[in-house]
Amino acid sequence: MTKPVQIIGAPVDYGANRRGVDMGPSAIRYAGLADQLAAAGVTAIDSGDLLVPRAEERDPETEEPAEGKAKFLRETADVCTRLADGVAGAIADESFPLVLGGDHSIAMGSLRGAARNAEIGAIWFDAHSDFNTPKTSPSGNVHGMPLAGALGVEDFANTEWANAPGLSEENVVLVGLRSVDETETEAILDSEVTTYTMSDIDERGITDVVDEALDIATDGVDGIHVSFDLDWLDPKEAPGVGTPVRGGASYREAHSALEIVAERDETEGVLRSLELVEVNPILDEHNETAELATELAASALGKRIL
Ligand code: HAR
Ligand code: MN
Ligand code: MN
Ligand code: MN
Repeated sequence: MTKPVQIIGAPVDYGANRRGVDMGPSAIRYAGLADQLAAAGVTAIDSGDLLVPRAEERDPETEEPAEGKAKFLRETADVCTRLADGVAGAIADESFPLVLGGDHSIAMGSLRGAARNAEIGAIWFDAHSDFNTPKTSPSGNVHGMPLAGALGVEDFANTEWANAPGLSEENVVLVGLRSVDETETEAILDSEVTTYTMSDIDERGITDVVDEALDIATDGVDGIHVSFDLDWLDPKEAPGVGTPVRGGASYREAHSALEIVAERDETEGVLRSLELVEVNPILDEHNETAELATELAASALGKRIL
């Protein structure tokens, strides 16, 4: 990464099923993010955390949208609006935004910011498809909805703060799926997004899958956003997440995936923004998931062994 990296913390747990993911940005910094970024050879500026009122001070009920169920949607809208400004501002300053979550609901802010005055693609590394809407969600947890929100799927169609108008479905790729709700399946199949399940990775190998994902995400756009949910990894590697699912990516597969992203960025300058989400230090073992997040950030930004 040749641009200076601007770190933006989004200490949010409004969208999650388990408390504590709001401490993710602190845990990731404490685990040595600055050193890892230095090892990747990038200049980093830490712009601190967005101000996020504690969930206890808020009422989870919401009036918007009228139908369906989505906890803390107003609070999520407020944070995402400010995060979008932060991300768009960093890009306008010719910096590279590195967003630290927080639960995955913040991706609506990151994507909206990255898509300001630009056509973008996205690669979504996640066990889950995050394609629910307030109407379809079985849980009401907004971290199961951000991709649908950004793409304006169904009841998110006119939810301006959530939408990323410069992001087209044809340039969205989900990698490593293994937990898709019945309520999400139809919307995903009806959409133009591309999906690779863990079985695809088993069959074809991570290199082939990520190479193809990059071809699709970067086709005809100004750049891509990489949204990395730590629960993409197997829970043995990343225990500090709120919704672990067995059978995830291995330690090396995760690094390899992001090294391939970094290589493509070196040759084609495709990377526009990156976020690391769902690190929950309360559920973690000795901060190892946060540490993993710092290492993965370094791989994505060009750290090499030799
Ligand atoms: N699909 C489930 C729901 O909508 C679970 C969401 C999983 N949480 C995440 N997203 N970490 O990737 O409630
Ligand atoms: Mn997710
Ligand atoms: Mn997930
Ligand atoms: Mn397009």
